[in-house]
Amino acid sequence: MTTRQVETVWKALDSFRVELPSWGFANTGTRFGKFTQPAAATTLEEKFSDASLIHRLTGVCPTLALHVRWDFVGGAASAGEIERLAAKYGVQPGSINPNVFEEQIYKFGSLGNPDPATRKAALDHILESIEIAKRLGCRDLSLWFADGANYPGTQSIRQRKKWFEEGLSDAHAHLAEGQRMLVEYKPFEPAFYFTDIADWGMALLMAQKAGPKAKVLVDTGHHYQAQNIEQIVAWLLSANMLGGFHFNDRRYADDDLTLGSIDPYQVFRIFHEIRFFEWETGQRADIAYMIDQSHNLKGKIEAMIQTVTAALELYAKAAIVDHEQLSICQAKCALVEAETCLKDAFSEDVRPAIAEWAKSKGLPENPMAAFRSSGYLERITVERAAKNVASESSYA
Ligand code: RM4
Ligand code: MN
Ligand code: MN
Repeated sequence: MTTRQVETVWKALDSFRVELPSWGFANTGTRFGKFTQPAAATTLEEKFSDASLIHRLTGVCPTLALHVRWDFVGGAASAGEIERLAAKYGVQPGSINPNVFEEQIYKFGSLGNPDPATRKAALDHILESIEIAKRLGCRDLSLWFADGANYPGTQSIRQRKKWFEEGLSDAHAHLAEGQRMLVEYKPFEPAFYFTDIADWGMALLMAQKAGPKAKVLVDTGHHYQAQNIEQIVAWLLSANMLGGFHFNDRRYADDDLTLGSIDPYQVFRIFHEIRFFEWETGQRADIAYMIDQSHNLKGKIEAMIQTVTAALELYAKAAIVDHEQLSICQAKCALVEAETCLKDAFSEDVRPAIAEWAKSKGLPENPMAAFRSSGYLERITVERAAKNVASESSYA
């Protein structure tokens, strides 16, 4: 790598941050069962502790996304406890995720439910989540809905759309100055005929209708197989509607595998569109990078370190694309040269530059090796094993 490329990588990493999900540290399962890990986090404090370790190893994960139902056992009253943990572990609460999909009342949906009382219950929970976010000084409210239908003819698609528009507008009206509402889409699962917010176009329309503080959240696992995710990213960027990401990788559906494990070039292409946009406009895109994964077989902490490492590497590769050269090639329709320009950056081994950058920040050059020799896993395995045997039921 040239000195200039190394400098570019260092500069890019200095401002790169990725948020960890609290639920990624707890035992989670598949539709068919759950294999518990003795070292999985069983309490909110343990989730903070694990997140804090990852932040100390990588330097780029200062915030933890929280799921209201799983992490705020006392509702808004838990905010004080969160503040205490944030101060103790040096990790701040990040995006706040309401949960309107697990309780029995949500069998036929939340904001799209034909029953007005259920729609109200869902809205109340979202408003409570906004209050929590305000109290904790969290900027983003992350909204994902399991709503939809399993069989043709069983629900009015247009009516549900209207109910969603109403609910999201109501919620939007409660956001404080500077807060944002991120609308996530997903084409199927748990609903298998349609989901109410199935794709980026629907999320975009919903967000635009709700108001200026609403943006779209792209979960990399929430697309059909052949869909071009980086094109969606480029369109949302140009419309100033890209609010954030949920990073994960997949082979088939919403597999929630570690980032870049299946298709690192895909992640690189997404980062490239963002960096290219920033280069062209001279502005920094205001995007919340977040992880949303469910590690069933790999160790929770190791899987998270792998993902953060992959994000750093792929972001660094995207940063060294020669944008000037690329746009000259694009203008001339020099196809092979343009493609090579992209591939050259992707093929560069950025690991030594990242290791040097980490060293300069007083961080371990190899976070995985540092984790393995830290004794942390052995300690938490002893502390948590018995509690994990006892907690085999809930999702997180
Ligand atoms: C969904 C979606 C949401 C996440 C839940 C647990 O598939 O990705 O973001 O909160 O899973
Ligand atoms: Mn997600
Ligand atoms: Mn998902």
